[in-house]
Amino acid sequence: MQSEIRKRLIEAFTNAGQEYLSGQYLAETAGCSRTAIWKHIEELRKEGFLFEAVKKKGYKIVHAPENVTADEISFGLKTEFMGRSIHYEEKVDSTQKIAHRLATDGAVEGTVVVAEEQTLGRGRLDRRWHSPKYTGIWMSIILKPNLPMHKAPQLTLVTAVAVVQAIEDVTGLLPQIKWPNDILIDGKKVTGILTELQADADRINAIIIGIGINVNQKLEDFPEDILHTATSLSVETGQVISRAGLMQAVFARLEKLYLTYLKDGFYPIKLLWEGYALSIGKEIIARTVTGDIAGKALGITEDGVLKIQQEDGEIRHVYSADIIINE
Ligand code: BT5
Repeated sequence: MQSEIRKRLIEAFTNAGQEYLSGQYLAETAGCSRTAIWKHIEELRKEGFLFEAVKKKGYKIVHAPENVTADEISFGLKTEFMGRSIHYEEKVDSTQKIAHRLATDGAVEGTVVVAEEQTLGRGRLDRRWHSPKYTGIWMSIILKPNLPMHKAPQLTLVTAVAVVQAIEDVTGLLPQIKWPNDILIDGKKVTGILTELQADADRINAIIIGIGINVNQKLEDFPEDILHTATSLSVETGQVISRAGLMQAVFARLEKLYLTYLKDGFYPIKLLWEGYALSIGKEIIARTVTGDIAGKALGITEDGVLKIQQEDGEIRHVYSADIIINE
C-alpha cells in the first residue's frame, strides 16, 4: 500500500502548484518529523519525482515520473474520493479479484486497484483480457452505491461515458461506445469494461468496475487473435500517452458523472451515452446466451437496456449480449 505520509505530501504539493513548501510546513501537514519528511522525499526521488530544493523556501516538484506509481497517480489528482485510495501492484492475476477482496474487507468508495500487468485479465463470460506490462491501464474501481441490484448495469454505461470523455480530454480522439461495454476508435476496440457485483438480498454492497484501456501498445504488440480488432491510443495518435494523466482524467470524469447519476438518475447519462453510441439506428445482431436477435437498434431504455426492433415490428429488450453491426 502507498504510504499515508507520501500521499499527504503529494496532496500538499498538488495544492501548492508552483509554490515552495517548507520542511516545517510539510512535517505539520503530513504529521511527522522533518527528518521523516526528508526520507519520504528521498523515496519519491527513487520513484522518479524530481524536486527543486531552495534554501529557506523549501521544496517544489518539478517533474513527476512516467511509470505509473500510486504516488504519481495521486500527484495532481483533484477528485473528492475517486482514486483517492490506490492499491498498486506490479503483477497480478486480475485486479478484479483483489478489488473484490478489498471491498469485502471494507475498502472505502473510490478505492482503485491498479496493476502494471495481469496474467489472467478477465473479460465477460470468462473471456480473457490481454493485459501486457506497462503499456495499458488495468484497473478496478470499488463503488458502494445505495441502489437495487437491477440498476447495476447502468453503472457500466456511466463508466463508458466517463472513459470516452477522459480519452477525449487527454488525446483529442473521439471514441464511440458499442453497447454495452466496448469503447472503439474507428471500429477497433480500445477499452473494455467489466462490471461485477457484491450484493445482499436485492441491495448492492459493492460494485467492482474493471476498466482495461490499451494506451501505449504498438500494433505488433497485440496477439494474433485481436490484431485486427484492437487498437491503442498510441497507435491512433502516434504519441506516447501518460497513463497516470489518463487515469486522473477517468477518475475526475467518473466522479462527476457518478454523482450526477446518484442525484438525478440515469436520464442525463442516457442522453450523453446515446450521443457517443455507435450502434443506434443501425441494423444489428445481438448474440445472447439464448440465441441471436436481429433488427434495428432503437436506443436504450431508462434502465440502460438495449431496444431492438425486429423485422416483424416487435421490440425486444436485450439485457446482455455481444453486438454485431451490419454495416
Ligand atoms: C471486456 O470483456 O471487454 C471487459 C474487459 C475488462 C478488462 C479489465 S482490465 C482491469 C480489470 N481486471 C480484469 O481482470 N478485467 C478488468 P469482453 O466484452 O468479454 O471482451 C473480451 C474480448 O475482447 C476477448 O475475447 C478478446 O476478443 C478481446 N480482447 C482481449 N484483450 C483485449 C485488448 N487488450 N484489447 C482489445 N480487445 C481485447
